Amino acid sequence: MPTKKLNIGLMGCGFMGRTHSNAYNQVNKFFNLEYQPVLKAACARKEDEQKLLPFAKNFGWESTETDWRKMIERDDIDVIDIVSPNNTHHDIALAAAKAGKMVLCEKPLAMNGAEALEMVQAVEKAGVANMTWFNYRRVPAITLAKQLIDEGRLGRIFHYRAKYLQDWTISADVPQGGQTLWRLDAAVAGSGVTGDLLAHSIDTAVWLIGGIDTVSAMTETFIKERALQDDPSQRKPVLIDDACAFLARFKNGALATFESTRYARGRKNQNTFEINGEKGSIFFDLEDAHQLQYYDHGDDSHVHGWRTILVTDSDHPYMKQWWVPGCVIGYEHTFINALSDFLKGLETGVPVRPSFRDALETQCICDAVLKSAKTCAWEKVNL
Ligand code: SOE
Repeated sequence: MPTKKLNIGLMGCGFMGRTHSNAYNQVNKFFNLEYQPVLKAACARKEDEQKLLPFAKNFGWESTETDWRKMIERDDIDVIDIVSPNNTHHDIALAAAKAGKMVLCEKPLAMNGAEALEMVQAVEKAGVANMTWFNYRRVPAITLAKQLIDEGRLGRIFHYRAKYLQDWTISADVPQGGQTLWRLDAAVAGSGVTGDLLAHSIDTAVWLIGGIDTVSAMTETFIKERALQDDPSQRKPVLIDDACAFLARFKNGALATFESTRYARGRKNQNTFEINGEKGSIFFDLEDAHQLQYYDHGDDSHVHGWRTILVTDSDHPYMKQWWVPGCVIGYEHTFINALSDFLKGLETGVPVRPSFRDALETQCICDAVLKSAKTCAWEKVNL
């Protein structure tokens, strides 16, 4: 039974606000942890209050704020959780750390590496617990992939091949900016698919097989101008990358390709990777999230072949907390699993990963990718 209360202040009430609120409500119904999150306050801008109030009521937030600085000043908040657009992360995180709050932040951590570095310095100087919500690490099949690699089952790794494909911006009529389309506005998002989607792929890759040394990238913006969501009579140039592909050399010598786009007709949220090692290979596809494909060269040659592991057994990562074998879990559970790891970290004193420092590495790789797309040259990742 949880014995310690942890008061949460949520900054934002959009898509990620919903996933996190659900996680706070669910976590101790499935994970028996010492800390019980209390949904103390949810905050959004004054102009978004009409959205904030029903959101807060629906998820059970005890109170609301429309000034983020007031939220940080509140003595009854232990954790600031940032789910607002990317251009707000830095200032909120710095102020929260200075006030001695624990800080959780959605990905990407920041607009760029320089901002991310200041955020790392702020939480480390304040000595406060911190985590970046790269939720896909908590897909049980991906955590299992990490386990297989750490067990040495792939041996020396030669290749990493990642794709993250969506198709929701193909129409030229989709506007940019505003409450729901800020991901298309470079001033708010920082970048397009690189920070939004490839950041996920990079975080997973670095976690699974180690750091990236150099990259060579290309980007494209297919629709050059879009109307503004907040004022459809105005049109502005689109400054984000709609698609990005890059080659990478890992520090351990492995070679990689990464590709991401919002123009892959028919692909809604296809996040895949394949890893080829000396002794075996692994393939994962988020559209079949409960499965991991594994090829073991150590099998007897007459039964060589890819096997599909249904990752639902109680000895698979996280699955003991959920249903009986064969019953799958979904997208929302990745956030609950991540939160359980954060709370467990507080309990055990072993800080959770990915920390802000881990997310800084991803941010620096994204910076190198975007730089390379401009210079048309190989760029070194500057950490
Ligand atoms: C973009 O469409 C998006 O919502 C990302 O921002 C999320 O991080 C990703 O997991 C799903 O797609």
